[in-house]
Amino acid sequence: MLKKRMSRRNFIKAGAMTGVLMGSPGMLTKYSVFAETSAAAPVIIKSAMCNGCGNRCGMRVSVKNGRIWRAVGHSDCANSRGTLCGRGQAILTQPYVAHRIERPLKRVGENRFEPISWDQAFKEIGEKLKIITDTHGPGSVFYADHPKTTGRFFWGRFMDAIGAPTINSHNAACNLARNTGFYGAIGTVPGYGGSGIDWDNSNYVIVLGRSYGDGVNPRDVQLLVKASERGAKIIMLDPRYNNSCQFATEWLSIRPGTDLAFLLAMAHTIIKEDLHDKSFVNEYGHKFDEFAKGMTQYTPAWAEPITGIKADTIARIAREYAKAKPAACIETSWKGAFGSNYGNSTETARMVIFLNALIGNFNEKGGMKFGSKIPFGKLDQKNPPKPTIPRLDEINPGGKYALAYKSYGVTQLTITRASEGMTKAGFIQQHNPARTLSPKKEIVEGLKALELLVVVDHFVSETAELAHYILPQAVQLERREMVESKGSFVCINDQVVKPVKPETLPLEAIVGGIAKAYGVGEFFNFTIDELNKALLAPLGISYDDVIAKGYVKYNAPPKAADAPKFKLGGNGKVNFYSESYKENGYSPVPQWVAPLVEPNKNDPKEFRLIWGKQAMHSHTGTLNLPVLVQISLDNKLDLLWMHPQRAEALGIKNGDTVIVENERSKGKIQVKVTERMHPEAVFMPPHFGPFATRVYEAAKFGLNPNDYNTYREEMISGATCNQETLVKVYKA
Ligand SMILES: Nc1nc2c(c(=O)[nH]1)N[C@H]1C(S)=C(S)[C@@H](COP(=O)(O)OP(=O)(O)OC[C@H]3O[C@@H](n4cnc5c(=O)[nH]c(N)nc54)[C@H](O)[C@@H]3O)O[C@H]1N2
Ligand SMILES: Nc1nc2c(c(=O)[nH]1)N[C@H]1C(S)=C(S)[C@@H](COP(=O)(O)OP(=O)(O)OC[C@H]3O[C@@H](n4cnc5c(=O)[nH]c(N)nc54)[C@H](O)[C@@H]3O)O[C@H]1N2
Ligand code: SF4
Ligand SMILES: [Mo]
Repeated sequence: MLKKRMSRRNFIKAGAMTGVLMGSPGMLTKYSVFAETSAAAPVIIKSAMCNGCGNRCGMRVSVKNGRIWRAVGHSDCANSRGTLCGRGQAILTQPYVAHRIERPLKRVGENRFEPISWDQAFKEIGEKLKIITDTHGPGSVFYADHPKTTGRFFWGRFMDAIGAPTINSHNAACNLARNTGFYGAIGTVPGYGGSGIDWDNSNYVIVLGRSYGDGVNPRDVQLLVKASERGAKIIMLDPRYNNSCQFATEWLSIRPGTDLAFLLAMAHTIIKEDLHDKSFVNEYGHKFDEFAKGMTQYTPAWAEPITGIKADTIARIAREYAKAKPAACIETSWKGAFGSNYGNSTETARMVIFLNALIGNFNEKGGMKFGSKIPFGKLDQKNPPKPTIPRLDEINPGGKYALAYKSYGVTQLTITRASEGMTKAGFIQQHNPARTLSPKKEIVEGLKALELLVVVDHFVSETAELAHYILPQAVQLERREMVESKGSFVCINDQVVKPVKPETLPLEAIVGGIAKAYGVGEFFNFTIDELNKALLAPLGISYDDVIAKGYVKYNAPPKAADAPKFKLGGNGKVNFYSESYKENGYSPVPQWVAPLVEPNKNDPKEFRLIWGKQAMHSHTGTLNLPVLVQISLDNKLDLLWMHPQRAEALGIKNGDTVIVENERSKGKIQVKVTERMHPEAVFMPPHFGPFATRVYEAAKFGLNPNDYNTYREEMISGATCNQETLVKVYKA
């Protein structure tokens, strides 16, 4: 596979031939030609929100002669703070990528498609869906996505209209366990990184496997650097010295999957030494004494062999952290340490909230933060009723995952239930489960077993190749979306240029078209502008202003002097002891849960397989942006990381090619031997190893960790447990 690396010369030749790299619509000219001919053209600036990842950074995009010229981060955006990351810049090329889908495609054989008209697509999808819901009921239909405001609104309305309750997302392999645990603890979910903690004022921040320098958020990178320069103590736990650790005061190379033990021992020490905020836990805690009792067994000495971190270090950090209260916090993370990766991730997430609560830092300067919501208006139209029938993924009262975070869902369960004949039809939007959910075999089989699979994408992804219909949406820079909020601002992704592929459509037209054909068009009789005006109506903000500026501040009415500092959901308490966990058969107080697999210490070839983001890619979708693929090839970003001691024992040197193998998969890759890696695990970048046949040709390199994973559902949330995987590595 490595032989397929393209040289820079060949790549540029390929780019010039196809107009891929910076081709201009219709003309297939190079960017340099466009720049020259447009030098004197007037510049029009529009506001948009980058769709390169979940951060949705605000951007100001300059257009010349109807073509995107350049972009900067929107200075009023809480996420971008005036900066875009490399992926955000590369997204500017997305409209012009040559192998975009141009019109609806219908499957006419195994991985064979032919173009059809939108009218035909809508009619056939509507009719087929009607037969399925008449025969098997709407409970057999699911929707899955990367949850974003516009997609959730339109598809959510469609699912309600047809009476189907199973709305799933990519989060089963991202942060389903995190949100489930947070929600279980306090009935609400604080934000990520800089929106979840007060970096600017904190004196002591503990970060569990969240790397802003890899899983990039421009705001958080800035906050981290500033806090580090200010001299805040930053403790980073990661089996790998990630690209944020250079800003940490201390890096602790924790054994993968054992952060829970570290947190339990911290709680033990803080409570035993009476360092917690007693008035806070008494006022807001539910049955704190039961929690305290539960922690007595978890001494730092107990945690030492589990985590690989010295007992003295754990106790010292617990003391330093508690003494810095309330201007201290455990960062609220995203995916890496406990988003979805391990069998104990939900319990780890609960403990993160309890550790913050122990020092009473909720909405205190330097502590954990809760945002407030902007009170958008509602569409003045008849809404379809919410379905009340059971979901396919068991997130129902009394179901296997009654406590799981509802708006995410156990997507791998829904999809694999197609193989059992329970799930019959699926609509998938901006999500590629065949490549990003694991395990590949079962997910692919499930998707293939569906009677109707409709995928909305810009490219023929692994998932799209299995669809009956592929529907091309206009890309982010070609469509106007719903207004939404970032911090205290109302913002919008506006249309920057006309669709370069003129037959692609915005989402409201796609969902509306299917809805009409199915017979529920009455719920979609409005335009995106009418919807946006209705949303803004109660806020005193003009739509024209939002369109012109991109970001407009919402001036919330002043808070009453006696308003509470924060508001918890559910029973309004910090559920140190959870009654609902008890009712559902789980331990009401968090307890130690060992990772599901352990590498055999006596086998020099055996490792745990772990992974994490790289700054230049978002999951698997950015493999369709040639400019990012080239950066990956030039910098050999697909290497497998291994600790020098382990490499030496196997006779492996830096740059050697190795085999990575387990019962699920086998492949060849080059090794990066580095002390930045925990000896027990190997690290594989997750973006590579595509198996879609129509992915950008030069992107066909590397291995993918999802190929090695087993089918799993984490015990409380149902998350995929991406890193409960063992592999053997040896010299090729
Ligand atoms: N192998 C692998 N698996 C992963 C991860 C990984 O990095 N690698 N990351 C994990 C994490 S943290 C997450 S959040 C999930 C992510 O899981 P996914 O959401 O499945 O991730 P992507 O690979 O980005 O796939 C998104 C698909 O949406 C398409 N797309 C992009 N923009 C648009 C749009 O505006 N409209 C439409 N209709 N389609 C669009 C892309 O072409 C791509 O096919 O995966 C998890 N699993
Ligand atoms: N460049 C880029 N940025 C992104 C994305 C992207 O795809 N690409 N996607 C966005 C999305 S959807 C997400 S979810 C976030 C993800 O951002 P992060 O939550 O930062 O997730 P990862 O990069 O998956 O993992 C972060 C670190 O966790 C470490 N880790 C693994 N196992 C453990 C463990 O047991 N304990 C501890 N303490 N650490 C562990 C890994 O070594 C890795 O360095 O990034 C967002 N930003
Ligand atoms: S972090 Fe980068 S890719 Fe993600 S939204 Fe912001 S600019 Fe886009
Ligand atoms: Mo994610």
